Amino acid sequence: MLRFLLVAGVALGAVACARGAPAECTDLTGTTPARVTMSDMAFDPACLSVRASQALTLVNVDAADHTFTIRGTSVDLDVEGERTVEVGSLAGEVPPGVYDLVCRYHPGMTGTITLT
Ligand SMILES: [Cu+2]
Repeated sequence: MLRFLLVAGVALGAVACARGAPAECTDLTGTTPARVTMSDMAFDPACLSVRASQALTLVNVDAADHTFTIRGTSVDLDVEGERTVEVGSLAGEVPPGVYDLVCRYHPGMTGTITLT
Protein backbone atom coordinates (compact mmCIF):
# COMPACT_ATOMS: atom_id res chain seq x y z
CA MET A 1 0.00 0.00 0.00
CA LEU A 2 2.79 2.39 0.85
CA ARG A 3 4.50 1.60 -2.43
CA PHE A 4 1.30 2.40 -4.32
CA LEU A 5 0.99 5.77 -2.60
CA LEU A 6 4.58 6.66 -3.42
CA VAL A 7 4.08 5.83 -7.10
CA ALA A 8 0.92 7.91 -7.21
CA GLY A 9 2.73 10.82 -5.59
CA VAL A 10 5.53 10.71 -8.16
CA ALA A 11 3.04 10.58 -11.01
CA LEU A 12 1.16 13.60 -9.71
CA GLY A 13 4.39 15.51 -9.28
CA ALA A 14 5.39 14.79 -12.87
CA VAL A 15 2.05 16.03 -14.17
CA ALA A 16 2.33 19.22 -12.13
CA CYS A 17 5.77 19.95 -13.62
CA ALA A 18 4.69 19.19 -17.17
CA ARG A 19 1.80 21.61 -16.86
CA GLY A 20 4.20 24.45 -16.35
CA ALA A 21 6.10 25.74 -13.40
CA PRO A 22 6.01 29.41 -14.40
CA ALA A 23 9.18 30.23 -12.45
CA GLU A 24 11.21 28.08 -14.86
CA CYS A 25 9.63 29.58 -17.96
CA THR A 26 10.76 32.59 -19.93
CA ASP A 27 8.44 35.53 -19.46
CA LEU A 28 8.09 37.23 -22.84
CA THR A 29 4.99 39.24 -21.92
CA GLY A 30 7.01 42.46 -21.91
CA THR A 31 8.67 41.86 -25.30
CA THR A 32 6.94 42.90 -28.50
CA PRO A 33 6.96 40.92 -30.62
CA ALA A 34 7.70 37.86 -28.52
CA ARG A 35 10.41 35.91 -30.32
CA VAL A 36 10.56 32.12 -30.42
CA THR A 37 13.45 30.45 -32.20
CA MET A 38 13.38 26.95 -33.63
CA SER A 39 16.93 25.69 -33.54
CA ASP A 40 18.54 22.24 -33.41
CA MET A 41 15.09 20.63 -33.39
CA ALA A 42 13.98 22.53 -30.30
CA PHE A 43 11.91 25.55 -29.34
CA ASP A 44 13.90 28.31 -27.67
CA PRO A 45 12.59 29.14 -25.18
CA ALA A 46 10.87 25.79 -24.76
CA CYS A 47 8.73 27.15 -21.94
CA LEU A 48 7.37 30.65 -22.38
CA SER A 49 4.65 33.05 -21.31
CA VAL A 50 3.07 35.54 -23.68
CA ARG A 51 0.04 37.76 -23.63
CA ALA A 52 -2.74 36.54 -25.93
CA SER A 53 -2.83 39.99 -27.51
CA GLN A 54 0.89 39.95 -28.29
CA ALA A 55 2.46 39.55 -31.73
CA LEU A 56 4.87 36.64 -32.16
CA THR A 57 7.93 36.25 -34.34
CA LEU A 58 8.78 32.63 -35.12
CA VAL A 59 12.33 32.19 -36.37
CA ASN A 60 13.32 28.84 -37.83
CA VAL A 61 17.09 28.68 -38.16
CA ASP A 62 17.08 24.96 -38.98
CA ALA A 63 17.14 23.74 -42.56
CA ALA A 64 14.19 21.48 -41.68
CA ASP A 65 10.60 22.69 -41.71
CA HIS A 66 8.86 22.95 -38.35
CA THR A 67 5.40 23.74 -37.08
CA PHE A 68 4.37 25.95 -34.20
CA THR A 69 1.38 24.00 -33.01
CA ILE A 70 -0.49 24.78 -29.81
CA ARG A 71 -2.16 21.50 -28.96
CA GLY A 72 -5.90 21.58 -28.49
CA THR A 73 -6.29 24.91 -30.32
CA SER A 74 -6.59 26.11 -33.92
CA VAL A 75 -3.02 27.44 -33.86
CA ASP A 76 -1.00 25.24 -36.23
CA LEU A 77 1.55 27.25 -38.18
CA ASP A 78 4.05 25.95 -40.70
CA VAL A 79 7.46 27.55 -40.49
CA GLU A 80 9.62 26.52 -43.41
CA GLY A 81 13.33 25.93 -42.97
CA GLU A 82 15.40 29.10 -42.60
CA ARG A 83 12.29 31.30 -42.60
CA THR A 84 10.71 33.74 -40.19
CA VAL A 85 6.96 33.96 -39.69
CA GLU A 86 5.25 36.94 -38.08
CA VAL A 87 2.09 36.10 -36.18
CA GLY A 88 -0.54 38.57 -35.11
CA SER A 89 -2.49 38.37 -31.90
CA LEU A 90 -3.77 35.01 -30.71
CA ALA A 91 -6.49 36.78 -28.73
CA GLY A 92 -9.92 35.47 -29.66
CA GLU A 93 -8.38 32.31 -31.10
CA VAL A 94 -6.95 30.84 -27.93
CA PRO A 95 -8.31 31.43 -24.43
CA PRO A 96 -5.79 32.16 -21.68
CA GLY A 97 -4.24 29.03 -20.24
CA VAL A 98 -1.30 26.66 -20.27
CA TYR A 99 -0.82 24.63 -23.44
CA ASP A 100 1.51 22.07 -24.93
CA LEU A 101 3.60 23.48 -27.76
CA VAL A 102 4.62 20.91 -30.36
CA CYS A 103 6.08 20.51 -33.82
CA ARG A 104 4.01 18.07 -35.86
CA TYR A 105 7.07 16.91 -37.80
CA HIS A 106 9.36 16.16 -34.88
CA PRO A 107 7.78 14.31 -31.95
CA GLY A 108 10.63 15.23 -29.62
CA MET A 109 10.19 18.93 -30.29
CA THR A 110 7.91 20.05 -27.49
CA GLY A 111 7.40 22.94 -25.15
CA THR A 112 4.91 24.73 -22.96
CA ILE A 113 3.23 28.02 -23.73
CA THR A 114 1.26 30.04 -21.21
CA LEU A 115 -1.14 32.63 -22.60
CA THR A 116 -2.09 35.33 -20.15
CU1 LIG B 1 10.09 20.42 -36.13
